[in-house]
Amino acid sequence: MNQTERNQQLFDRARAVIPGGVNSPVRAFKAVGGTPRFIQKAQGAYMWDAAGQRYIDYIGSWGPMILGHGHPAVVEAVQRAVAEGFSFGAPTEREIELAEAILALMPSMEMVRLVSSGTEAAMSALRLARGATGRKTIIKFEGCYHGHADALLVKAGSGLATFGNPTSAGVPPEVVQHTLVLRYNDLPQLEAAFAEHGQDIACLMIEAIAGNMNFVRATPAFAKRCRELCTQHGALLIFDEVMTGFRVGLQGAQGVLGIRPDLTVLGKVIGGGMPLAAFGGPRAVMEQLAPQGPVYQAGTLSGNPVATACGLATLREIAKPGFYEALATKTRSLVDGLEAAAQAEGVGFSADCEGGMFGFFLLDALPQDYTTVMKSDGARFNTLFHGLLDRGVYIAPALYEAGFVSSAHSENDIAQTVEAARAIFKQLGRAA
Ligand code: KE4
Repeated sequence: MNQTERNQQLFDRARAVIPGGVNSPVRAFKAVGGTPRFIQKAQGAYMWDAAGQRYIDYIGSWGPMILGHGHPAVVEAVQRAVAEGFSFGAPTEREIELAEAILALMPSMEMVRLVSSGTEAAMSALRLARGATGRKTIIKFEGCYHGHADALLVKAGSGLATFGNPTSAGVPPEVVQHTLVLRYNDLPQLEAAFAEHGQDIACLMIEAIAGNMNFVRATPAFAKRCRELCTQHGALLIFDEVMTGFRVGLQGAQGVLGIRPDLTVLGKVIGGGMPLAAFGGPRAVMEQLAPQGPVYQAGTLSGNPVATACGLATLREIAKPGFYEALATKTRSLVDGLEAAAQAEGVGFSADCEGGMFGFFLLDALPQDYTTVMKSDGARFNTLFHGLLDRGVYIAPALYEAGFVSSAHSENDIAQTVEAARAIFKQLGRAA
C-alpha cells in the first residue's frame, strides 16, 4: 500500500467516527486539498506518517515543540511525573514552580492562572477583564484568532468600527454584540473606536505578532497606541501570546515590542506539547479571580501534574543562555534561503521571522493586515504546500498559518527545505 493509500484509508475510517476526520479543523487539509497525513511518531525535527514517510516538521504541533520532538530532558521529566500520578485535582508544588518560572520570565505578570488550552486562557482573560472593569465592550482585530470562545468568534461588521457578526453557526448575535472588530494596524480606526466607545471598553485583545495571519507584525506605533489608549480610557490591554509567548523570544512579543500589556495569554510552548495554557497579569487584577474574587474560572485538569512537568522541563531548556540566538539564526537562514530561491525564479515572495517563528507570502511585499494577506493566490500556495509535502517538508496546510523552527532542526534540514522549495518556485515561475 503506498503512502497516500494508507493515509487515505485512515482518513476514511476517521471520517466515519470523527467530524471531518479530525479533532481540529485545520488538520483536515481542507484549505490545501489532498489527504491529511496521519502521524505515527515524531523525533527531533521529524515526523513520520502512517505509511512511514518522513517529514521535516515546520508545524511543531502549531508551536509547542520548540525543542523538537522527544527532547530527552522533557521525556525524562514526563516519565518521572507519570510515575507519581496522572492527575490529582488538588494543588501540587510543581504548579507553584511553573508559575514562579513563568513570572520570572514575564515581567508584566505578577500572578498567573494555569488552564488547559489557549481558548480557555483567552476566554478566561476576557471574562476577568470584564469583571475587573465592570465593562462589556471588547476590541479584537480582523485576522487575529484567540481560540473558539463565543465572544471571540466574530468578524468585522460592515463599515467603520462597528460591532461584529458571528463567524460561526451557533453563536447568537447577542453574544458578540459587545465585540468591536477593527482592522489590524489601522490607527485612525483605533482612535475612532476609543473616541466613541472608550468608557465602555473592558479590554483590547491582540496578537502583537499575528501568527493567525501567517506572520503580520503590529507596527510599533500601532502597538504603542493600543497601550496608550487602553491606559487613557481605563481598558485592559491583553496580549494574546499563545503562539508568540516563549516562541519569538524569552519575553514573547511584548519583549520584542517593549510594551507591557495588562494581561497576557500564554499556551503552546509553556506546555511543551501537553495540554497547558495560562493567563496572568497584575496582582490587583488577578486577585479578582475565584476563589479570591468574584470572577469565576475553573478546570478539572488545570495545572495537571504531567503537563506542568512537561512545561517546566521545556522552559528550563529554552531559558538556557544562547538558546534564542541560535534558534533565531536558524530561522533567519531558512527565510533568507527561501527568499533567495523565490527571487531566482522570479516568484513574488516576502517573508519575516522572529525567534523560532516565521511566515511567508506569495506576495511581493509583507502584508500589514488581513485583507492584504487574503490577496495571496491560494492555488499557488497549494502547489507550494503539496510540492513541499511530496518532498518530505511539512509546512502549515493553510496560507494564513505561521511556521515554526525548533532547536532540533539542523542546517542540513534547512538546506534541504530550501532546495525542495527551489524546485517548486521553478514550477511556479514558469506558470506565472
Ligand atoms: P488552543 O485552544 O487551540 O490551545 O489555542 C487557541 C489559540 C489562541 N490564541 C492564539 C494566538 C492561537 O494561535 C491559538 C491556536 N492556534 C491554532 C493555530 N493557528 C491552533 C491550531 C488548531 O486550531 O488546530
